[in-house]
Amino acid sequence: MRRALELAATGPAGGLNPQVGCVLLGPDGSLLAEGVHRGAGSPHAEADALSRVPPGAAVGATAVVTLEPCDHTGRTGPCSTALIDAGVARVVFAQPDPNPLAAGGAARLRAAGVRVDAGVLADEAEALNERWSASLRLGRPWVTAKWAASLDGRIAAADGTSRWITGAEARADAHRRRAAHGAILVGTGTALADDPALTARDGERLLPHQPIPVVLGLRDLAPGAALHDHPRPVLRVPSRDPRAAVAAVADAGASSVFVEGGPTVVSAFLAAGLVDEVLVYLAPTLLGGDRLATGDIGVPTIAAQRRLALREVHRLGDDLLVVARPEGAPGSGGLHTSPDPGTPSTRPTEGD
Ligand code: AOF
Ligand code: ZN
Repeated sequence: MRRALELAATGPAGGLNPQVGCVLLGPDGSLLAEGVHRGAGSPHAEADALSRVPPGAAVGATAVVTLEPCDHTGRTGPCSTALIDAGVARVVFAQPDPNPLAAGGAARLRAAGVRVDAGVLADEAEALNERWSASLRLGRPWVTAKWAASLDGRIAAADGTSRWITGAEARADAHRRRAAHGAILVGTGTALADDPALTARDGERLLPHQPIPVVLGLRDLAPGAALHDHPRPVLRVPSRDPRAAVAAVADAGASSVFVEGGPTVVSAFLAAGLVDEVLVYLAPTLLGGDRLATGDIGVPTIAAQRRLALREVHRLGDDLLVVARPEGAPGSGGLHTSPDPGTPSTRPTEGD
């Protein structure tokens, strides 16, 4: 299952489908094949693994898969019957399928006489697909809002200059988290002022999966904008309404969106109650002035403050990363801190 989880993580995150991996073992425990789901419309992980063995070779095999095999015909056929037809004797899976349209594979496999073991490393599989599962529940893409600020909550100096407030480690962490989302969004103000590339990079190298770049707002992009060089076409949402942006992100096939600014756009998402997680990179510096991370988020008085529950605190070089979620949101409880606040965190900070 650990190997199946590794395989799952190589598939694209933030799409309409979850990340799923599958390992097919012979009756003697030998490795027959591995499979990965590479996004909506492509074969499911089980079908991918089965396609890599000759006919008849999976008779008596065990399929180890990170998600309950589906039992529906969606963009592809049901994995439950594909496994039964291939003669697989045993299926071990981690997470039950939270999609009611696709669930039921375990029952069908058992009814066909296949031994089924559920729940192996389920927490890890659920964590891998947490945003996808949440998007099913929410009926809209998961929204992460991110900003980098000084300790006094400013995102730029008085003249608007902002490069760089946080250090290289914090920026690298933000890039990895970008890549774990299906889309990345800025407003036209930020697109015009900062000319961002909105790619997910490791240094100069593009990470394997690039979120769809989305620009919300009514103004035109500059013809020479760096965004035009993004490996995926830019999705323009000619509106000021975050709900329109979320709907466009869903239509584009993403189940999560990383909102990077600027403060007007972030504030509009917060005011609309459309933020599921906040990532704040805090640098030990002071900027003063009026370039605040957020503007009006609909808090006229202290009784209306937007309390968040801390999820994680990481030290990244000289900076801090605070991950928080609206209080009462599923999974918002429980604070995980870096083991030693005096040293940079060595824990993986991606994905959670
Ligand atoms: C599996 N194995 O690798 C994946 C599953 O439209 P489809 O055919 O791609 O089906 C999408 C649904 O199937 C998705 O919402 C989820 O419930 C399940 N995904 N199931 O057995 C896989 N990716
Ligand atoms: Zn399937």
